[in-house]
Amino acid sequence: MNKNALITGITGQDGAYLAKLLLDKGYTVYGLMARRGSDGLWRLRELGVENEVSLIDGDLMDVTSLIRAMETSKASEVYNLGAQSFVGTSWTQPVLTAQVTGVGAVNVLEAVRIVNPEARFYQASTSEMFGLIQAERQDESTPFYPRSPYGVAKLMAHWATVNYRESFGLHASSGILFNHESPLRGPEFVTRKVALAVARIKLGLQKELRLGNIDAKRDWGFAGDYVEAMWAMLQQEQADDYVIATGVTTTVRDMCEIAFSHVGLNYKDHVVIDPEFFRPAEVDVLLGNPGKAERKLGWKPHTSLNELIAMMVDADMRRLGGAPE
Ligand code: NAP
Ligand code: F7E
Repeated sequence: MNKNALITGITGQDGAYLAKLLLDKGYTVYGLMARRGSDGLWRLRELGVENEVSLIDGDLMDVTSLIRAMETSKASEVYNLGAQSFVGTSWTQPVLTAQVTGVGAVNVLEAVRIVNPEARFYQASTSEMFGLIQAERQDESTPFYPRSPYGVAKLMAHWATVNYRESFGLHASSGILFNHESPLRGPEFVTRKVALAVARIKLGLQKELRLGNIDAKRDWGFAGDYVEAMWAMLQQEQADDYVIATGVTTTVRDMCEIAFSHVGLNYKDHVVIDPEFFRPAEVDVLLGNPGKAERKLGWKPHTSLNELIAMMVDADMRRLGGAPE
């Protein structure tokens, strides 16, 4: 097999895991990279694939760079993972979020349609589109009700994907992924913020951890498991939409308990509630039903929340020079 793939957002958490997965399957992997001056390659380096991928300069807001990336990569599979993906920032930068996360997806779809309409396309959709949930367990038929500018932008990208499939016959699939985490998660997201703080507190580098709404519930899985579902979607004869989740939901509070107790600490001694981290509108609870993915893709998550959090705390202990538990 000798296939070329193009990944937008290759420097992000999922981009790094997906690049590794595709390389292991024998793909030639190209990644769109918006050069920002800081060390954007640390995740690819941690997975040992920094020198195995070909990086192409480009930005989701510049459709000409995407057309060039399609021409250069000759990709037959395109994974649109690039986004302004932090929900909190979407209230302070709503226009940028709409442009990168919403219009950016349309730009990629246009580049695919213009350069190679036979290419298969994956859109990184999200459980944030369910927002104020309209069903206890959310699946592909649950109505959407986004609660943040990020959710609104992602909904545009999702419907654009469906529309390009129906209008132009593109093989365009949308993966509605629930929260997925890993040691490569950005430090602004709550699981990694907690894992890093637990490691620092254990090593005596920090005393308290300031959090917002710890009653929020999320369906958390491991990013390494979730990128397998992305690939599986593009191997199907028909493009379609799939919910990817674990089917288990946990409060931020209980996730803290798991993380602190992993190193023998009590979260109650360290967690401080800080209104700064509350959001203008909250998604109180998410719980996915991955039944369709299980039936049609043969996909299942393999990592429990306890294993995931332990992996993340241990990785941060190691990075800080301490021994993992
Ligand atoms: P992430 O770590 O935040 O990665 C986002 C990527 O997008 C980074 O590589 C970033 O590049 C790139 N990017 C940002 N602005 C760009 C622009 N203007 N042009 C080109 N690239 C740009 O996100 P992730 O957790 O890997 O998630 C991957 C995708 O899945 C995102 O679209 C996210 O919204 C979506 N999603 C994530 C989850 C989750 O729980 N992780 C769940 C559902 C959906 P820099 O590194 O240079 O900033
Ligand atoms: O927040 C609460 C916060 O920022 C989870 C993105 O990947 O998943 C992610 O979005 C929950 C929320 O993720 C803090 O209010 C409490 O209820 O880790 P998060 P998110 O907003 O769910 C979805 C599926 C995506 O698509 C997104 O791209 O935790 N929370 N205290 C906090 N959250 C943060 N970040 N920081 C706190 O101090």
